[in-house]
Amino acid sequence: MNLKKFISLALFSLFAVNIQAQEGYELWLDYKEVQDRTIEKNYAAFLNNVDIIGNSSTIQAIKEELQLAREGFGFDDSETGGDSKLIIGVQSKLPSSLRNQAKTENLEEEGYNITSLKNGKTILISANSEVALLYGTFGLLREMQQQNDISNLKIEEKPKIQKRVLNHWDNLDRTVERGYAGFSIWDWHLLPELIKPEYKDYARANAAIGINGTVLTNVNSNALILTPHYIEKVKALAEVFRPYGIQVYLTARFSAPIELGDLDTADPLNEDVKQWWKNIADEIYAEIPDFGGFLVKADSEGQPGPFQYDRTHVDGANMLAEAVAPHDGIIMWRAFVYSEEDPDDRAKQAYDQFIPYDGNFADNVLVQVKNGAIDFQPREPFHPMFGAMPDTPLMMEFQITQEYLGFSSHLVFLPKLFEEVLDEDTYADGKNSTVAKVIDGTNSNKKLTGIAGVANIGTEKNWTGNPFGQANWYGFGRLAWDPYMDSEEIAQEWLRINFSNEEDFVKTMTDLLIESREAVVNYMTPLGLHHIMATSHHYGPGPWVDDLGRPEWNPVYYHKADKNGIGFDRTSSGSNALAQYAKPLEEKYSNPETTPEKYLLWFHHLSWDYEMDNGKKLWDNIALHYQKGVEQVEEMQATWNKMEQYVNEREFKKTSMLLEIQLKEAKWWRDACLSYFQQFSEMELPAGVPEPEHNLEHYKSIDRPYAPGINPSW
Ligand code: BDP
Repeated sequence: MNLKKFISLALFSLFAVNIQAQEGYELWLDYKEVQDRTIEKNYAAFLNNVDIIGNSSTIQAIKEELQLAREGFGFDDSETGGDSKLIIGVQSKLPSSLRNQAKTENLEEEGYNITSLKNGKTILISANSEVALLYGTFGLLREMQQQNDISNLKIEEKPKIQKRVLNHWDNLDRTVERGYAGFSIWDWHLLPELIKPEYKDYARANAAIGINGTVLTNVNSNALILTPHYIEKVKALAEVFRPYGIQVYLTARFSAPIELGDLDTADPLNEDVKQWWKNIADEIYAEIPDFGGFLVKADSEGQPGPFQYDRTHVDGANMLAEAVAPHDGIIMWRAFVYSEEDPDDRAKQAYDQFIPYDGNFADNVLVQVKNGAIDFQPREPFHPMFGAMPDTPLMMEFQITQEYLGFSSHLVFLPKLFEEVLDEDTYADGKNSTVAKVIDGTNSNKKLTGIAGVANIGTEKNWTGNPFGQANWYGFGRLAWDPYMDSEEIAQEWLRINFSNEEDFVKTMTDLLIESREAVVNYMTPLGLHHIMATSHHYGPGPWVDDLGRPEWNPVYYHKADKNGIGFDRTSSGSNALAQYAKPLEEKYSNPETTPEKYLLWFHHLSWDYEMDNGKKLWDNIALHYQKGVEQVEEMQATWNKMEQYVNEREFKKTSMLLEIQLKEAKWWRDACLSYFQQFSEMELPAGVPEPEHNLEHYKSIDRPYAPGINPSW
């Protein structure tokens, strides 16, 4: 190659890499150049002198990651810094002189130590497995990305929850149910031959935050995924993920034995059906020996299940559990169920269906419960099943994709929402029995523990559409590893890694992220309102909708606004859903005076002039919350405008435009909801809340049939 061509090629690839970084493709694995020369030299001295014990594909992955980090941080090979050294090895393979320096007995399979030895000249990463060494390596790199002092490290980490899983609601045609970041990243058509680099980058990003499982397919499932043609493709993905400690799982369609043409029943107690699933499991495990198991949505929203055969959730789950048990597989059986025939409060139904079966599920079944009893709202009280099934492992299901929170155009920092749920006290086992303690097994059945997040990932260049959507994926992973982590700490970490270590930036933006969650609650569903989004796609407000087939599909069912007031009475004078919570909560929430205002209209139907703590009427408070939400977005915009110097141009501009959309939509929410509710309250808007720009008919007429995220098979 002549010199000119070489230079232009080199420039082109530099440019391409730079653009890619600007688009956010690198996620939290963008090892930015270390500006401070002393820090840089210190880090380089360790990363340029690494001793890694072992030779497996996971060890190879560690080596590759360290190399990427060296390049990204901008280390020069010559910076060796005398006798500084990084040693990485599984405890049993370490030289005996090192073995006693950092104990690994309590670390189990996935925990790691990062320990400074020899006056800080040696850093040792030790663990009981190679995947844990990979986690440790990412742990050390995370310290460096935040430019922390590494002279005296004594980090001991182990995950508090065993199964830390992403749920992809991805269809085989590559549409993504409730996906707002493009199409599915799984290119089923070209797998297994085409292995896209994205697959490995996906695995790296997940391993870096400790995620160890991925359910590749939608809970509204397609039986075809269980056929050999697709299993071959799943196998190819599993091979890419394996070195990174990530197991693959699939969704199992309960009627698959019929749909795939083999049987005329799917009755879970039928011997042929049982055998059919065993055969399927055997076939999958023959190809993918570390296959994780199945996630099942049954007897919910039209999905087939055991009820059709007069069988129970236990019959269904245990039959599948038996099929995967010989291979150490698990079943994640979802509790997101409500019946079309049951006129009772939808919020009560899952509890009623599952509680009688506490203790009856097989040892390898996790019951997967959404964080709240309705459906991933901007705010919900925790699901009453948490704490009410002490003999059944319950797995938390959070939604990372923003189905009810403004899709990928709204900046909402979800770890704040997740933390709020995890910290709630269930009072299941006396005081301080938080939801986190239920799901990590401290306060309940410890056999198996798990947490799932419905992914917000797609083919967008930056994976999540909104650059800040990445923070929600990141934060989910960090909380899955340690459900007691503080959301502020997560925000800071992510901001430092992703954008800049400048204190001014980190502090101001942390406040913005933390506040962003309350903003969306305010401008969409303040004071305990819920599920008043436009139906089907859930984009924008639709509190007036009252004409859908099933009562609980209509927003009017949830807010119950009329001349007398607003809110869902879930106390003993209403649906009595409150009785599903432990006594101290039931007592506290049965009185509106002692109910936290954030849950007021979730549990009570109150008159428009009900006087609240601040001395103002309920109507005024509702209006002021909507207004506050709009103002919070305005503040977010003003803050962001001052951040230009800290972030790259593309992300700066993109976020600015998205915030403009968010502001427009926050106003839309405020004006549409207040015009609608005002018909009933017949009260003036309080000072400080502007009159809606249009009349109610205008808001009602807004129709967005192509809003994204809808399952094309509906
Ligand atoms: C709802 C979604 C729907 C999902 C369902 C579920 O609207 O698309 O299929 O939950 O979780 O939030 O099964």
